[in-house]
Parts: sequence; structure tokens; C-alpha cells
Amino acid sequence: AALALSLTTPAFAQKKLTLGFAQVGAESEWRTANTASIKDAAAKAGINLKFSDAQQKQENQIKAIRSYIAQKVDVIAFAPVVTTGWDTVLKEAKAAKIPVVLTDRSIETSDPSLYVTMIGSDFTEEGRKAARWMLDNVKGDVVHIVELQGTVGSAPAIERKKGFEEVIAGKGSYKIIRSQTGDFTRAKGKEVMEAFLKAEGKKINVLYAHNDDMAIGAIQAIEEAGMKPGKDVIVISVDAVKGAFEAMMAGKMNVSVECNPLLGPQLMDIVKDVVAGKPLPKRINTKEGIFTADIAAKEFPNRKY
Ligand code: GYE
Repeated sequence: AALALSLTTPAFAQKKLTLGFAQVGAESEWRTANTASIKDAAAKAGINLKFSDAQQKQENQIKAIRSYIAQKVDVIAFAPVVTTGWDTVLKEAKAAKIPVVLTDRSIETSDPSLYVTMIGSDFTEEGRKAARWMLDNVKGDVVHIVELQGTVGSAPAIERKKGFEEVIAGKGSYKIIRSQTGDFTRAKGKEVMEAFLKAEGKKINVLYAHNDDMAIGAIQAIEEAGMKPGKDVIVISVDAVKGAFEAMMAGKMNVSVECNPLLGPQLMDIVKDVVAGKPLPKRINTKEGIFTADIAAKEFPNRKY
């Protein structure tokens, strides 16, 4: 009888799960939407969320992960600011038997058993999509490209560069003449674009920015230099956040490749599955598209981030 009773009262017996989430920072519109999605989904799933913002610094993320281990949370999830340097702290989590889920950004590790699964976008494919759009839409004897890279050593910066270069390889007329990091922020994107413009001026035909915020900062720099973004300089970017749609509707941005930040609901499902001991694939990809200026106004009301 005691057994039957315990089987019929799981709602009383079930303990609320605690998730420790170590976020990268608040560097972009994408990140803000990602944080909101995680907080909202945790509340809806009845998961107790401990949240920290690392301000784009790996050492802060490591500290946060250590504190989640000390607090004995059920699951740790984090968006690794850079790809390398995680093995030590992840071994500590493993020793404490706390499963780790990677969200959005991947890591390089000699021991993949240090994390259960990784959920996020295919950044290499995003870079390829950006380049394919350029090959189809921007022609000329020679096309001079400047590139604003994301955070140095981060998976999206490494892979968006790689995918883009892969597609233009062997296409002699497309040349990247300058490439520098803008750390995924508007302020830095503007600052670096100003330097590009100072050095190259009207020679610049295309800007490829690894995210919309840097592109939006750069658009300002282009305007201040007396040139027309979207016309004199073709602006290609990644994320497809609302700010990019506004820039496209104003004719100042040409295209943005979608990167979906709304990972919260899927992450909460994963947390529950991990705790329940369900097997999970090592890599879960988010689905995404590509949006151009001509359809921006029609699509804008449907955008959720
Ligand atoms: O594209 C950028 C953000 O890791 C996919 O980080 C994310 C990137 C995103 O700062 O805007």
C-alpha cells in the first residue's frame, strides 16, 4: 500500500529543479532576447533559475560555474564566451556529478564527455549564407569587402568567418581588404568601421558584419563619412534582430542571416530530459532562414526578437 501511495503522489514528491545559467553578457540585441527567452521559459517550466551575466569575460563565467557547483544545482548550462579553456572547471562539475549543457556557442575540448549536449545554430552555415547572398547580388570586376568580426576566440566569430571565406574562396574578384573584431557591440562596430573608412574610404564596396549590432554601429560611421549605407556600401549581417529589420526598412542594410536566440523553451526541455536520464543527441541545431531588405517590411510584424 505504501508503494501504491508513493506512485500516485508524484506531484507532492517532485522536487523543483534548479538550473544554474552562466550567460555571456548583454552585448547585443540577440543576447538580450536570448536572456529573456531563458528567464521566461524557466518560469513557465517551473524551473528555479540561477542566472549570472559574465560581461563577456571567461573568468567571470568560470566563477559563476564554480558557484553553481558549490550550490549543488541540478544542471548547469552556459553560453561559452570563447571556445577554449573550459576543461578544468567542467571536470569539477563532472566530479560533482552535475550535468552540463552548452547553449548557443560550442567549445573545443579533448573530452566531449564533459558536457551532455549543445544546442545552438550552425554558424559556419550562417557565414556561407551571407557569402552566397553576396555572390548572387553584388557583382563587379573587383568587390572590396571589410569584415567586422565578433568576439575574438568565440565560436560565432570563428565559424562565421570560416563559412564566408569558404564560399568566396577561388572567386578572385571578391577580396576581404580589412578584417577586425568589433566584439559584437554597436560602439565597437562603429569605432572599427571609422578606422576602416579612414584607411580605405570609397574603395569599400561591402561590409560583412558578424552581427547586427556591429552593422548598425557601422552604418552610423558610414553615414558620418558622407556615404550611403545599403547603396555605396552594401551591408551584410547576421542575427536578423528587430534593429536589423528597421535598418533594412530604412534602406540602410541589405540582408541579415537569421540566428535564432529563442533557445529557452528547448533548453528547459533538455534540462528535464537530462535529469530524467533520457539520452540526448550531442548536438541540437536551431532552424533559421535569411531576410532581405525587400521583404523586411512584410516580415517585421512577425518578428519575435
Ligand atoms: O550572433 C551575437 C551575440 O553567440 C550567436 O552572440 C551568439 C552571438 C550573436 O553577441 O549578436
